[in-house]
Amino acid sequence: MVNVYLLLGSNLGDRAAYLQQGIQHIESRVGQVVTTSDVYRTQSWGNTDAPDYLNQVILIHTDKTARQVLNEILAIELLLGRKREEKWGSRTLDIDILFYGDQVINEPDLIVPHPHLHNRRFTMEPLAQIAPDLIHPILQKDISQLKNELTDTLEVKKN
Ligand code: PH2
Ligand code: MG
Ligand code: MG
Repeated sequence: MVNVYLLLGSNLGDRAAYLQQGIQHIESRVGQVVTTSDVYRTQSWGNTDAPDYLNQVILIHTDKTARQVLNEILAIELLLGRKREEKWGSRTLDIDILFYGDQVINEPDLIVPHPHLHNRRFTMEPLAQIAPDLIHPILQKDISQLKNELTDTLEVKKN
């Protein structure tokens, strides 16, 4: 079994319902959901005119490979009505792999740990809530230290 941290994000439609449905599908298709952070309301990063997101980080236990996890989460995004149009476009549900155990993976469509996670407050606040002592396998610092080093000033609040 591998510990996998996932980031869920929604900024379109009934955002809270998409997060909940996403978690249910993850539980049935990917692995046991062990821990969930609170839901955070976060200013949109990258496209600052877009509606606020709800973001949440979860820890799952899975026996699937990282590639299998990726395939399943992409299928769940589609099931919940995601359409991919522009980069950083609004979405019903986005699911990103933050960590897959302590593995480092560099493939064109699968980069783990997520390359931007330590720069984004919308990821680091919920992640630090459930995994403050987790060590980033490349940066070799724990999540609470990385959170303290953030320069991202976009607003992130518990919903
Ligand atoms: N995801 C993005 C781009 N911008 N902003 C927030 N607040 N939350 C996100 O999940 C998010 C974003 C690309 O996936
Ligand atoms: Mg994303
Ligand atoms: Mg994504």
